[in-house]
Amino acid sequence: MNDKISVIGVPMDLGADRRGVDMGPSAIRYAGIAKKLERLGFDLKDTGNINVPQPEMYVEAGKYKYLEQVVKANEQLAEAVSKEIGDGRFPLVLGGDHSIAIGTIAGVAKHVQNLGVIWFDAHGDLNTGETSPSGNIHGMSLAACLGYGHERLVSLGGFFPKLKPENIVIIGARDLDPGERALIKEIGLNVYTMHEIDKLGMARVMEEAIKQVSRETDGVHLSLDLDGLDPHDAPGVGTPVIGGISYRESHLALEILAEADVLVSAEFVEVNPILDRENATAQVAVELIGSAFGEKLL
Ligand code: NNH
Ligand code: MN
Ligand code: MN
Ligand code: MN
Repeated sequence: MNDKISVIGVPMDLGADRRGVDMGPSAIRYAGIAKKLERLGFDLKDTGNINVPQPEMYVEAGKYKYLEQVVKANEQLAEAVSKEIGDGRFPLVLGGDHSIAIGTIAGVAKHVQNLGVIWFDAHGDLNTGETSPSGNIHGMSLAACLGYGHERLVSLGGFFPKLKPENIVIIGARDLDPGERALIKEIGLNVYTMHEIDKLGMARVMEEAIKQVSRETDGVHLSLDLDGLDPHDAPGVGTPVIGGISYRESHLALEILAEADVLVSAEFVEVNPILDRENATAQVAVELIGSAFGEKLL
């Protein structure tokens, strides 16, 4: 594992059309991410935040809300991520809503030919403007990386598609829209829903998932939406869905991932301090970051 980490904050809430998630990077910093990673021995650099405009500056509606602004911020993010990788550092991106995965993955995929992705989420984020129930781009980011959706999102960073379906797994899904289910079947995406997690256990799910995403790839990106966890353990998210991954299962998942030593980049998204209970969700994020970077109990 790269021992140099660069934190990049993205105070983005335009993709969720909901205030609060823009404060996620601050909350995760406040919860002690720097101390956690420095204790683990990493050379840590905080690059600050990407500039994201305020939603109150615009009147918005339609199939791709705040498209222009989401694209611009993601282009900056892609450049920041690419720069850190170019400098030999591991980009650790803090959201912000999940629309930022488009920029993160654009920046990483510029350097990593075949990128594997573990998408930890209650949702699929596989909508397009045509299938989205909300028009919120955070529900479209994985689709965009696969080449589906608005051209501006799909071709962000100047190339597409960024990902191949066979190099992706979704873990924790339990709220998929009809259009997302159809796309999953059409392209044969491997989704470990809560059903498979309950049936097989998280250890087996992670072993299979890691095998798949690292088989024919040159590195793996972790895109972790905190709403993948059960709202009991991570209440500070905009779209909580009951019946999720527990605190313990999520730790186990990331510990197994750390042991596999396949990550080249990671992002932790959708922490919403306004909806949180005493910063509990940001604290969970920091704990999970610890596990993903090799923290052990003994
Ligand atoms: N599927 C819904 C939509 O597209 C909700 C997406 N919300 C998320 N995704 N938090 O992770 O609007
Ligand atoms: Mn998501
Ligand atoms: Mn989600
Ligand atoms: Mn821990």
